[in-house]
This record gives sequence, structure tokens and C-alpha cells, in this order.
Amino acid sequence: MADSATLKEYLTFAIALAKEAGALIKAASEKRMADGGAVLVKYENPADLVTETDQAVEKFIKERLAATYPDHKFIGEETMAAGAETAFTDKPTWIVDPVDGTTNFVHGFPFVAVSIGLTIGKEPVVGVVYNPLMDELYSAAKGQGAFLNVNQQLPLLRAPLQDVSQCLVATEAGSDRSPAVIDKKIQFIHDIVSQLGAQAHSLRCTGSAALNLCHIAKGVLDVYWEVGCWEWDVTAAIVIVNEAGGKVYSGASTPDPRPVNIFSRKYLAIRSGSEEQQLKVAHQLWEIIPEIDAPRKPVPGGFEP
Ligand code: LIP
Repeated sequence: MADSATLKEYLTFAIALAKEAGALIKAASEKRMADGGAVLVKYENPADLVTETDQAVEKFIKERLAATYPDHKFIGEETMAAGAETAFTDKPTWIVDPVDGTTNFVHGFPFVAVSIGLTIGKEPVVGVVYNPLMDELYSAAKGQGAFLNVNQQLPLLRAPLQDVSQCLVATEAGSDRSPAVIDKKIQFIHDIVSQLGAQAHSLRCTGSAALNLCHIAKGVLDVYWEVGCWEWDVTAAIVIVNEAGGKVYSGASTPDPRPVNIFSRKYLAIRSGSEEQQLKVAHQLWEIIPEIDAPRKPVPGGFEP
């Protein structure tokens, strides 16, 4: 593990990089709002959008990281979509989503962020998530706290964590639209909000896994559950949640109190509170969460499905 001064150096670098990347996203968003710019690059799944901006921003971040830290590894959404194979090792590994909330970007819904995470010894240790459209920058390094816009320590809201019936819960439709998957997600929503279920306070979807997690870190969402997103959507924000006193567990239906495997594609985040209360709420969720298949290629050293 790197010492705290080295982590701080990586964090400072990642914050500056996120701001530069954010400026590119903001300019592209303004162009899109003005004249429909940022052409869609289609893959086979029409519910999983990719634009020229995703690709350009990832190229920018990847090149800047390679120039500054040539020994470090890189896992990025667009690089992996283009077929790259990266083993997950103990070496410093940057895990990047250039634009998390691409669908929001395309529609002008302002929950859009660049997400830059770093693992060392396979552990997420640095995370920066920057929403340039709202100018909100979330950052954290292991053992050094989590912050909004560098000087506001997270969580902002420190109310006691209560029963799931008192929670504001976030989830997402996700990009797998097969009826069997959507039926299970709708059943989860029913069981969370209905009078016959947990009757939680309400439900939210921001369209960005990274920003859902940052709102958990802020304390303004209590629970976030999603199956189907990827390590680049969550790695940076997991550091931010952890440093804000929250927890990210497995989002599979089987209770598991260990920290989530970032490659698992199944995430359950609970905001800050006592560990006993966090686990109580997590167990209430595990009783409701359906088992949903989220297939992926094996990641050598990281995840064997
Ligand atoms: C998005 C995730 C979101 C998920 C979407 C999509 P992208 O990431 O953040 O949680 O529901 O389907 O995967 O594609 O905008 O980077």
C-alpha cells in the first residue's frame, strides 16, 4: 500500500485531471444543447449509449495518465468496450468512466460525471467524481476523509440511519432491458415502496451510478441498489462512500457483510450510520433484493463469474 503522502499526490493529480476532463464534458454538453452536437456512437445495445464525447474524454484521461504514471495500469469503459483485456493486479490501476450518465448527457439531464478511481493492492484507495454541469466535485483518499468541492467534509447530512421504511432509496433501470430482468427490478421497486412492502420514504434514479453513490456519501440518499453497472461506474465513488462512513456491500440477493467486489456488477450502498444500523438496513434490503444474472467475462485476478 502507498503511504499517505503518495495517496495525497495521486488524489491531487486525479482532482486536476477530473477538472480538465470536466471542462471537455461541459463544453460538449453546451454544444449539444446549442446545436445537437456529440454524435452517438452506436453499439449493439440501444439502451447503452456511447457518444464521441465518451471516447474523446477517455482518450484524454488515458494519455495523461500514461504520460504521468507510465507504470500504472488502466481500465476504462471505452477501452474495454473496444475489446482490451486487462488483468487485475496489485499494481496501481486507474479505473475510469469518462462520462458516467451518458444517457443524461445525451438528453441534457444534468447528472453527468467523470469518474476516476485508483486501486492499489486491488483495493480502491483514491476516488474523484466530478459533475461539471453542477460543478460538484467529490473526492477521497483512503484514511483521509471524503469531501465535496475539496473543503466540505462528507457526509453533509448526519441524521441517524433508521429502518428501511424511513429511507430514500435509489436504483436504476440499467442497460439490460430483457423482460425477465426488468420484471425483477419492478418487483424490487414494488417491494420497496408499496404499502404491502417496506414502504420506504420514496425512490430516486439519477441515471449515474457514480453520482448515486456520491449522494450516499453526502447523506442525502440512504440506500442505493443496482445490478448491471460496471467497475468503472463505481470504483471512484466506493472510496468516497467508504471515507464518508458509508458501506458498499454485495447487491446480490445473498447476505454478505464483506466489502463488495468491484467487478461483481451488483452493488448495495448504505449511507453513514452505526455499523449495526447499516447491517440492519442491508439485511432488510437483502430480504427484498431479487437474484438477477449480470454476466461478464472473467477478469484475471479480479473476478471469476
Ligand atoms: C450508467 C450507469 C447507470 C446505469 C446505466 C449506465 P454510463 O453508466 O451509471 O447506473 O443504470 O445503465 O450503465 O453508461 O452512463 O457510463
